[in-house]
Amino acid sequence: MLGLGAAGLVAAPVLQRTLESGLGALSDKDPTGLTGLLPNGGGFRYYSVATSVPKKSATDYRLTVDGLVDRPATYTLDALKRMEQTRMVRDVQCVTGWRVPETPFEGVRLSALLDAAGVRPGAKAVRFTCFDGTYSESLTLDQARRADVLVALRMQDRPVSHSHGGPVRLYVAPMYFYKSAKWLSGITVTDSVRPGYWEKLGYDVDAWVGRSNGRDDAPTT
Ligand SMILES: Nc1nc2c(c(=O)[nH]1)N[C@H]1C(S)=C(S)[C@@H](COP(=O)(O)O)O[C@H]1N2
Ligand SMILES: [Mo]
Repeated sequence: MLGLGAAGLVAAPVLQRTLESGLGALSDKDPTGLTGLLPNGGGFRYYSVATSVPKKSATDYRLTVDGLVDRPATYTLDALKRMEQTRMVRDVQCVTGWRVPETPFEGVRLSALLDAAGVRPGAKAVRFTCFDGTYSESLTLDQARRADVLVALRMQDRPVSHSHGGPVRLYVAPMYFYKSAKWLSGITVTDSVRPGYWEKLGYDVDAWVGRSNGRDDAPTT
């Protein structure tokens, strides 16, 4: 108990410092989240802007699809597993510079979920919410319908772990990894793009790898 309490006290100032360091701060201090190298992470760093994230088991987990759609829906993990799965292997690129080569992601195309919901005329964007209670992301409807945007159930050929945003995270292959919202719980079709968590702090909403955020990384797709 004492140990956990002390860890909690340490976490808050770290988060604050990370946020204050902002866009300009570079080196190994990563402004886009609390970081630490994941054990067995294969080069991935752990990110969460929330100090703690509830765990969702295969049976607790739900994903809602709502907003400007004809058929709002709630999916269990099993229901997502029964849908057609797409596997892609691409590099992952974080806007702070680190890159992990050839990472497999597998899951349901976001476009399939949007088609199942029946997007209404006039819809322009998709907003994503997360069960960490804090993070959010968004895409234009055209971006969301790309074949390389997945609601991912697997990463590195295993179920998406809690640290990596499991049981279900978004995977936006052509964009910086902050678009790939972890702990995905909601998909809402809207009439305009609302900037997500990091975008309100200055990162680009259209986060194409190599063509945004003033960076020139090699594209990931
Ligand atoms: N819910 C949530 N999703 C998130 C983040 C976060 O803090 N919270 N960080 C983003 C950033 S900046 C990156 S680089 C990746 C990191 O994913 P990883 O922890 O699996 O390496 O998740 C993205 N998605
Ligand atoms: Mo990131």
